[in-house]
Amino acid sequence: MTFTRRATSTVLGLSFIGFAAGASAQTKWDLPSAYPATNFHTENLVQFAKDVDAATGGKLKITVHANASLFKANEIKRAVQSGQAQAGEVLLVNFENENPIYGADGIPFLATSYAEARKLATAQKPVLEKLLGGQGMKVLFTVPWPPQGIYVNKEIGSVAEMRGLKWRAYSPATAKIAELVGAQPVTIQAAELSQALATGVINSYMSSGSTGYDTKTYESIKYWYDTQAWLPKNAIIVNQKAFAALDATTQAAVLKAAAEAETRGWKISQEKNEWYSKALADKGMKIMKPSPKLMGDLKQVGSIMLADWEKKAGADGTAVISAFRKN
Ligand code: PCA
Repeated sequence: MTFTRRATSTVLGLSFIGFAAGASAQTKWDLPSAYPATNFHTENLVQFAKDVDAATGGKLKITVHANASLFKANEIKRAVQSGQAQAGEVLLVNFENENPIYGADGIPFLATSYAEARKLATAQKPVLEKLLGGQGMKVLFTVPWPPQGIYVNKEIGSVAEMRGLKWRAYSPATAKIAELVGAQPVTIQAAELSQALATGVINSYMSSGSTGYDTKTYESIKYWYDTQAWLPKNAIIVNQKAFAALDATTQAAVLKAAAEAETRGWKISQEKNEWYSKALADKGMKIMKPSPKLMGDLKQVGSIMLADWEKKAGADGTAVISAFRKN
């Protein structure tokens, strides 16, 4: 009896030591994100994590935490900066109040197609890298959301008809739009949007077909105006110290998988854009072409916002806009 027990504990002891040695050779990263597991951004992140795992022979394990389960959307950047999470996915425009540069891709009607969004991303990249670099973070890759349109519970032919709407905002710029059109903004992150719709807290918002689909917006709102107003980007960022702690081969593997994830993400976003629009229509959403009057009004809102932004963004902002327009 005694002998058996001792034998068992020795075996356990040895296997524990073996496990500990194995674990120390492996690095684990958390990668919080704010969108559902089935969203194309999240699927792309999971593929990125798999690619890193395969390329490093399991030396770097990245766990994607979807749907704001680890941190809320607007907390992820700080979590990565402070090292609470080694990496994370953030919606850049959420941080416009901290620095206008983050909001460049949230200005209505500045860049409205994938080709323009890519030009803007290229123009924004050096300034963004400098900014995040100064905060101890590194950009791994960015992927745009599909173009933004207006979900609304009635037909609208002009901005005047948007007055008084209960408007969900996800960023400073989407709150600003509400202010300019006389709607009442309520900031709600994507993970809480379905509930806000179901309880009638809001009756309108601007976003992509992707988020309308994910949140089953068609169950409470019947119109989506396809305004193609802007394509905001998610950025996958990493804590610089966590990155520097990796050996050179692992670093190279992360950067290679990141470059592939960027190419794949842009392609999927564009491909799924049409798919989402059809899927929404199948669920009963009326996909509306905005009237020239509505478009004209909205573009005016856009030019006010661009002028404001340029004033706030100073020399860095001018550099981004002129690099964007030159290409
Ligand atoms: N979906 C996100 C941001 C932009 C988008 O298309 C959201 O609505 O929160």
